[in-house]
Amino acid sequence: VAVKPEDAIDYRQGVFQAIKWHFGTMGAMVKGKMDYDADDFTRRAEIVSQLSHLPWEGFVEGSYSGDTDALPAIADNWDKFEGGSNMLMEKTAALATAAKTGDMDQIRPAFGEVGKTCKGCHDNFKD
Ligand code: ASC
Repeated sequence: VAVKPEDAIDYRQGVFQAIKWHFGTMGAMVKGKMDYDADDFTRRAEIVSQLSHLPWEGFVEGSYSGDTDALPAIADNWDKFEGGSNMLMEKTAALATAAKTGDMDQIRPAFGEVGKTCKGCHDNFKD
């Protein structure tokens, strides 16, 4: 592998933390715990959509042990994992599109689809 496994773990965890940061604030707006600000929501949705492309190259050989919650099942079921990664890219792009409408009736289900996609992979591939 071209990178050290521990660096790959740090890299992908950093990206996922940034995704969580923005997705969490968006969730607060969707759930009415924070005032909905359409421009800010859209900005965050676009950031998450772009970040969704980044973690995958951090899942390298040797990076499923040590300081990580990623399970070896990822390497053993790579096609399924890749399907989940593609799903996240698609659903976050759809959320960014929905965000631009400023219509919470479109945003709420698109937000829910992203959350389901996060959970789907975590259930299968995260300790
Ligand atoms: C979050 C977060 C996740 C997802 C998931 C949705 O805010 O950190 O991992 O949503 O819990 O089911």
